[in-house]
Amino acid sequence: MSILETIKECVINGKMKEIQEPITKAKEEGYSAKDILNEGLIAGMEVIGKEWEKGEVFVPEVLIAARALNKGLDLIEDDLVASGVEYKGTVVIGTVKGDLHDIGKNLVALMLKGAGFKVIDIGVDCKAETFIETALKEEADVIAMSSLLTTTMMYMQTVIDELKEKGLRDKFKVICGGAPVTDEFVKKVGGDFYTSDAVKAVDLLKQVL
Ligand code: B12
Repeated sequence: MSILETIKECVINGKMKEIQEPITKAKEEGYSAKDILNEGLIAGMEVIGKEWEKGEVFVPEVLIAARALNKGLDLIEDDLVASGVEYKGTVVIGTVKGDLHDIGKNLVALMLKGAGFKVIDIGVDCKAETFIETALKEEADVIAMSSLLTTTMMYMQTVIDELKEKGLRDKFKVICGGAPVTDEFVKKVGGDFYTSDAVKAVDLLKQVL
């Protein structure tokens, strides 16, 4: 097995501690941070994403794989920045005001990161100002909002209305998700996209950016 395949397997099997050794070795063997990212870390996460879509693995396995991927990313981040690797796009993601559910939002964030997006996670209970100010500061392409409560999903409209009021609606793509959210709802409140899960969100944003 090549060293990049070993890294890929570490992600698939969620080996957070073990991933350090093959990454160090890959660097010594002269692989670039980009190779490690694309052919090791992202390749591993793609396998997990597909297995998840087919119902072959569940949330815990995805989170454990994502933890290994994050550890790997930490180890190559400096080299990635130095080599000027280009992100596929910048996404500001958060759970809307009044809502503390973050498992789904974290999954979307991790999958996007794993697919090569720059992700700024602003956490839970996020006000419209936080979404907008962060998106402006980070020169984001996308604002991504999560809501798990029927009582908080309307806040997505508040954020979109605030964007419109500030004349910023066309500056960012707005993607929304979460268990009670639907395509119809997102269209009604003036958002751009809805997807029912994290893998579909990655596929969609890859297409539109
Ligand atoms: C875990 C959980 C909690 C945990 C949250 C822990 C955490 N750190 O997130 C705790 C215990 C804190 C909690 C609290 C509450 N909860 Co709760 N909770 C759940 C539960 C069991 C699972 C949610 C979850 O994590 N699912 C797993 C993830 C992976 O799925 P997901 O979030 O849907 O995310 C996927 C997609 O929706 C999508 N997605 C999600 N976000 C985004 C964003 C974008 C941009 C995109 C594209 C896609 C996307 O992709 C994800 C991955 O595929 C659900 C029941 C359920 N089955 O959904 C209830 C549930 C959501 N909770 C509920 C309720 C009522 C509450 C409380 C009000 C309870 C109370 N009386 O205190 C509080 C509210 C607290 C608050 N202010 O937020 C209700 C909501 C009912 C409703 N219709 O509004 C539910 C449905 C339970 C129920 N059947 O009654 N909860």
